[in-house]
Amino acid sequence: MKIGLVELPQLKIIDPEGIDWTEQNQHPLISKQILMSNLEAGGFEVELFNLKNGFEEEEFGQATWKGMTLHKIAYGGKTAAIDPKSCDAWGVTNNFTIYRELTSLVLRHLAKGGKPIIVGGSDVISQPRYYLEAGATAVVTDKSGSANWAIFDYVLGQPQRQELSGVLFADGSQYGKNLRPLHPQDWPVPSINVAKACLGGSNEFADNISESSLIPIGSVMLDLGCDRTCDFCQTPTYGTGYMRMTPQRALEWCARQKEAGARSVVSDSDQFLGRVLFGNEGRQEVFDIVNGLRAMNLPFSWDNGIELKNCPFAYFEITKGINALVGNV
Ligand code: B12
Ligand code: SF4
Repeated sequence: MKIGLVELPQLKIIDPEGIDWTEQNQHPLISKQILMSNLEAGGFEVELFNLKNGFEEEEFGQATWKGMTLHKIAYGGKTAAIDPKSCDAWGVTNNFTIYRELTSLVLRHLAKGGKPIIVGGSDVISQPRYYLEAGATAVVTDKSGSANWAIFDYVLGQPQRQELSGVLFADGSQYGKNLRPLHPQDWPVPSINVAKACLGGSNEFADNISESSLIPIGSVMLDLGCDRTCDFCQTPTYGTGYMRMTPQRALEWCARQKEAGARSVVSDSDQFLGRVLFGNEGRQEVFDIVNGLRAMNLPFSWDNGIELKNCPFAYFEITKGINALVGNV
């Protein structure tokens, strides 16, 4: 039984002068890396269809803004090139509202194959109906990964190893998050092949990408969630609280990126320094992780920013011996 996981194409929003109003960046596929390892550990055969790879452009809509007509373009591999019957089930992730319409384009295409389509990610959790109407069979509402195996067991007609949880089906049936969230410590470390398939390049680090010594870029999410509740942020609504990997496990993930060919790694955590909630123990964990990275000679950046206000010690420890700190501090 093969599951096809589709990475969405890039989104371009082009104005009449040809200027692109979106961020074009070959981010590593952190979400796919975690999901693929999770599903492989569950015994599923997984194939990645990375539509961010490629140079094809397909216009899928227009919008008017400030008197200008903006063209919405899917950029990368062509969605139509995927044979929607070629896998036994499909999986799509969308974490961003701005990618909602583009996701529906992909879902409408996949739905032609008549195979189950499971969708997840932050935007999907916030507006599940939209995705179900676009052709999804079910929406995953559990962020941690604990729901994933049972959902695919169910839609593929395999014996159920766990109860259904954290899922909403197109026929209206739904299952609350009954299972304990899967702790990041228990997320399977990706195989070298999965880590390699999820490496990214980025134009943040060099004018000439091919000359940057920081790409390819690997990615890690060393903790999940946040203890805070900022009113503009969706993260506290996942109900996971703040959960972190041990430094040993965190460094295992980073080492795997290096083995897969990464020359630098980005942190995609919500709140890497949430560790300092745990007093001296958490503070020591921060030291152990950054010292471990330094020993590996692996440049590291915090794409989601890093909040140093509550732990100025971290600034000195993190930046010691580093020439540049990349990210929003
Ligand atoms: C990493 C991250 C980024 C990275 C993305 C890098 C990348 N390569 O994708 C960067 C720093 C670039 C980024 C940028 C932005 N981000 Co951001 N980001 C995140 C963050 C912290 C993690 C996303 C992630 O990958 N999670 C890890 C994976 C494992 O989780 P997941 O994808 O949901 O998958 C799990 C489950 O949902 C489920 N699942 C998901 N899909 C599927 C599919 C199947 C088949 C199955 C079975 C299960 C399943 O299983 C997985 C676990 O096994 C989230 C918050 C969060 N905790 O999710 C915010 C978040 C997604 N970002 C947010 C925002 C607002 C932004 C920005 C718009 C900020 C800005 N103003 O510029 C930009 C937009 C970028 C863009 N694309 O246009 C919001 C999105 C809100 C929304 N609905 O749009 C979030 C939710 C944070 C918040 N503040 O509320 N971001
Ligand atoms: S992740 Fe950041 S923005 Fe969201 S609640 Fe936590 S501190 Fe606030």
